Amino acid sequence: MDVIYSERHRLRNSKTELYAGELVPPFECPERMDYIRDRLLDRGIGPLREPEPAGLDPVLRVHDADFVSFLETCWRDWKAAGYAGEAIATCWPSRAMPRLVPPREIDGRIGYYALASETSISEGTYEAACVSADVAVSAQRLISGGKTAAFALCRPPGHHASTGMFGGYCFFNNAAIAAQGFLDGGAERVAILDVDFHHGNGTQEIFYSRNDVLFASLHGDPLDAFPYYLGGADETGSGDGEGLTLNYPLPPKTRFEAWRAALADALDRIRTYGPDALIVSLGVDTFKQDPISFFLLESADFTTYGADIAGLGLPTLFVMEGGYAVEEIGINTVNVLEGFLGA
Ligand code: OKP
Ligand code: ZN
Repeated sequence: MDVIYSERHRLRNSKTELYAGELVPPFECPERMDYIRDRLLDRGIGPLREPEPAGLDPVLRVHDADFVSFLETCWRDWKAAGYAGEAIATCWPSRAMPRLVPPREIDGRIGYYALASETSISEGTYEAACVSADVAVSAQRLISGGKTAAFALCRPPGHHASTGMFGGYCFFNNAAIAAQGFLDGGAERVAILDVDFHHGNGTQEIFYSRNDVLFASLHGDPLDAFPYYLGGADETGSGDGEGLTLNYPLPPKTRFEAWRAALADALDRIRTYGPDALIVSLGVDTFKQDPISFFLLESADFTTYGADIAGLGLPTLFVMEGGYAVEEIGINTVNVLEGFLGA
């Protein structure tokens, strides 16, 4: 299976995550990619190819122009304000002050565009986000050109990024950009299956009222887990998109058997939808040892569900999302791909 990967993900190198009231080294760290790349090489999955630069056009098919320019200038503006630390949002247009006007000043602007405060912006963040989108677009174009499967080894991840907001370690929604790329390349319908532990709130928002993309997500119940404010089973899409958003919120300590039953339901619904291509938002933070998640999947389960996904028989683009038990994310990610390939 072709893998698209760039070392330039290392440009995303922030030193701080606001976690449990402290600034800690980010869970979403560059070493994650080293474990995955090494495991791919060990298992002979490849070739690994560099992305082609695609420019901002594919990004702007999904994201608002003002949001993209905010990300481009954020770090410069933060430094110009004379701040010593990395750029972190501390205030928002909240329920009590819902004035939706982007302020002029950088603290106001970052809060306007942030959906959470754990994610710091620093030197190189924007550039890495652009490369990550390029990785997704290059992999999508391989499949649009006739390959049956590809792996976009994206970093930073994307599924929390909405049309106009970043957060949850995500800046550009790589899976959504790839889905739009399939449609622009002639596909009529695309399905996105999000198996990351966290709900893909950004992807859901982007396609919520559209009928050309089905979005299905298995995740920790948002009453118990980030992103908290989206991802309920009663969110089913609106307008033309009614019935095309499918959420499977699952409780703490969910084991593979229950998770797999939800997957089987999602796969049935995808089959009925009849998409031209499938995108898998592949997060492996469902693993039992993941430090920030609460499902109990074992490494062998990843192989099993990779094979389940292959049962759809669709051209399939895997897009990397989360997974933080760093020693094991290589094994678990590659297990999904090997299960899919029937290895
Ligand atoms: C990104 B991805 C809650 C901490 C939440 C943010 C998690 C972002 C996950 N106690 N931290 O979906 O893997
Ligand atoms: Zn996640």
